[in-house]
Amino acid sequence: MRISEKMHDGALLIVGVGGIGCRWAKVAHSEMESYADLLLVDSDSSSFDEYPNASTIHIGPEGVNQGIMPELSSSWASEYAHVFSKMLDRAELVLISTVLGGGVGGGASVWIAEQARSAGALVVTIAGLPFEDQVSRMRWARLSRPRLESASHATIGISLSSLAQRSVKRGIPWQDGGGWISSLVTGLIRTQARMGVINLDLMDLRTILAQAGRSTVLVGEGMAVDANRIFRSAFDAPLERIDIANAAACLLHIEGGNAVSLGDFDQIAEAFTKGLHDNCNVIYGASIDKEMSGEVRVIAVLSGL
Ligand SMILES: Nc1nc2c(ncn2[C@@H]2O[C@H](COP(=O)(O)OP(=O)(O)O)[C@@H](O)[C@H]2O)c(=O)[nH]1
Ligand SMILES: [Mg+2]
Repeated sequence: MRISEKMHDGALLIVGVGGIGCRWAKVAHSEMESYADLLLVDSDSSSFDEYPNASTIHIGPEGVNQGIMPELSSSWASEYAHVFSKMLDRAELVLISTVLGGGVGGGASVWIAEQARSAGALVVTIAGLPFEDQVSRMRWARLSRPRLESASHATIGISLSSLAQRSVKRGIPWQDGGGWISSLVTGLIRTQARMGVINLDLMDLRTILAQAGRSTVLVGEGMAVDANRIFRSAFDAPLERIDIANAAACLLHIEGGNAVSLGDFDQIAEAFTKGLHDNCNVIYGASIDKEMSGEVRVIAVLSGL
């Protein structure tokens, strides 16, 4: 167990890029306003509406929206480099949410990830991928994807088709993230927000993400008494197909209510440890959320895929 300092102001930053990316970021931030800062970036100023608690950077010509070369929207962002650097320079963890597909997000998100990383931040990007029947948008997305992956420490690919399907069941529109995006973002922020019983810190996250290969993040939920079910629910995510059975490293952040004991936390960590490869290095931390009782949420950062 580690005792660590509370993070300084501006250390945790959520960045929404493009129309849907901004919506996802606003919904996630609204659930934990006091823990992280929010930056919204788009060419469409309506993305900044109804959310006064955000910093905003309007890039490019108003309203130009489709079939934008990634290089172009990336250069739009770079024109505001001095404004971005004010926020990125003090950030330690930057979570970017965007949707790829020939819009503003596809290029600007890559530039922002590069800037944040070279300023020393740990960069995790949530990248929505176009609907399966959107052939030309998919082509744009395939162009941006590898650039985003090499600019970020971890990139979580979310299939819009599968997000939309699952969102219907949850009753939250996919445009608002269907509940998954905010769980991912708030889960990642909470790993760093020093609310822990057993703290994880940025060094742990860095250690996990320093593994070679791809990384992703899963969220599991359930009752503390049913550890195996929580483990299985983590795999029920709207991610693109990715084989996580051979992950080299896993960071778990387990959050439970007042009714969850230290023994329960151990059992849940154990369920993940057993379910993953024998050689997978599992690190875990835990915290109590007073709003919950016997329920548990788990965020799993997997790397070396
Ligand atoms: N079917 C459908 N797809 C959408 C809609 N809005 C956005 N998308 C998808 O999301 C991608 C990104 O949209 P958006 O975030 O508005 O792009 P940006 O603002 O230019 O970055 C598009 O390429 C589409 O694949 C919508 O209303 N309907
Ligand atoms: Mg747009």
